[in-house]
Amino acid sequence: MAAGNARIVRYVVFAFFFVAILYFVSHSSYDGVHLKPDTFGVGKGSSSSWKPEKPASNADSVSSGSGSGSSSGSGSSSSGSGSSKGSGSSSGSSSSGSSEYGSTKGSSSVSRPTYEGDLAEAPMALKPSDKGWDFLEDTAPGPRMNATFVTLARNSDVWEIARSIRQVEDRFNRRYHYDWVFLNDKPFDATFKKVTTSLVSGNTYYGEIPHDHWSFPEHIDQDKAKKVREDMAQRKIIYGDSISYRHMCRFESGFFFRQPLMMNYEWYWRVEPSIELFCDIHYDPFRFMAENKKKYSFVLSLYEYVETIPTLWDSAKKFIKNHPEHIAEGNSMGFLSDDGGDSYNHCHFWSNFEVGNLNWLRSKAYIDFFESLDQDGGFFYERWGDAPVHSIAAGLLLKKEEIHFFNDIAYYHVPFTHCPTGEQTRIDLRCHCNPKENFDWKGYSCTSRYFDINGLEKPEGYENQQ
Ligand SMILES: Nc1nc2c(ncn2[C@@H]2O[C@H](COP(=O)(O)OP(=O)(O)OP(=O)(O)O)[C@@H](O)[C@H]2O)c(=O)[nH]1
Ligand SMILES: [Mg+2]
Repeated sequence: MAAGNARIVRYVVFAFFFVAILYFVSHSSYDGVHLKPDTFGVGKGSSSSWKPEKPASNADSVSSGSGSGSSSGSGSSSSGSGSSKGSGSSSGSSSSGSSEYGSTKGSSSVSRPTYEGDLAEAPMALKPSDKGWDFLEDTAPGPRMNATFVTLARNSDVWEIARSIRQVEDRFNRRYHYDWVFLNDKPFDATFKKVTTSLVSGNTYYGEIPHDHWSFPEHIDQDKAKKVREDMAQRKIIYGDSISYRHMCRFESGFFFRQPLMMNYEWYWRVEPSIELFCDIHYDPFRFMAENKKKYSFVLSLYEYVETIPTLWDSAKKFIKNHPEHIAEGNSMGFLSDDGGDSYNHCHFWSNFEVGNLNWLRSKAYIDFFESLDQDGGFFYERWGDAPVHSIAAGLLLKKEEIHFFNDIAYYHVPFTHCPTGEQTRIDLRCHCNPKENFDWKGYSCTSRYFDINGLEKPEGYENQQ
């Protein structure tokens, strides 16, 4: 009996040790992995818990913030001066020199934000709910501008804009987490908000456009406008019979930048559905604009379809005559006109891509310009596009140095491609565009003209793309 008890005790003790060993082994394999700092790329510029600050307050229509973490870190700088200088992040601007881009890779001259706490103690993220799960790549160091992406869209555009957002995030914003404002003439539905918020790494905001900004102004003669649409339909002018397209063009020309949600920002980057970005963006274009005193930018330029703007230049000339005080010295008239301003050559910057300064659009000069055009009625009596409107404004109201061409932002909006000129640039930026499709130096592009009036040297290899 005593021997039997002793055996039972031995079994119990053995089982206890076995369980204890099992417990020890299983816990040491989970917690006991000591993460070396270099696992996180220290010295290559990793950070984990760093996120830029959000703009102070947003209007009621704020939907939600997505992405990781709450705001902290650097303040939103509205001008990029002072504190934003000298952090050494890649400059890569309009030049296509290969060495310049080469230096952006793994640059270590940058003062990087660090993980809050000891990297060796950072838990390994094993499931989506674990901290750090979505820190797959570095959050870029440096200041943030007071900037947002902005998209005008319908609910039915959700999957097309989803594609655009994915590309913008993959190529740029996943490291910067800028906000995204969505605007619509109707309320956004739950699917649109859910899908877009899930894709944007910054905060997302959804605004409904007031009726006044998306309707016929009182002075428009409805019968006359209707006849124009019928006539354009017969002549098969693209969107010539569309009312909503006209509201869209007028809204983008005169109102998007003064929506309550946009009033929180100084800089915008316009994104349309179904665009593509073909190259990595190694630096912050908003910051580039601020530090280099740019106000407007483009990647593609071309000649406008004349039938849609027969009297636009007459209206522009009327504005020049009535408001000489708004016309900038050293402007880009040479981009717009071949005869010193007498006639318009129809060159314009393609406005479906724009990085620009909202305060400029909200300035008296620009508002006077828009209101003068709006009074003339061409948004409805013709079919003025926001691209020539923005372009003529930029060409007349800004100094020519204030307009920037982003050679390194590779872009597609049907049917045109901007693929950076210069093979090394494309390799360094990991571009996936076909250089043969680059529109810049083709006959129907106005980009050569921009280079000429600014006395800029065209990128190496441009001759082979004409
Ligand atoms: N909310 C809303 N957005 C619109 C409407 N029409 C166009 N948009 C948006 O306005 C922008 C420009 O419209 P697009 O249809 O792309 O015009 P486009 O670029 O000249 O022509 P596409 O070649 O069709 O792209 C896009 O972001 C559209 O999603 C509309 O009726 N309502
Ligand atoms: Mg479009």
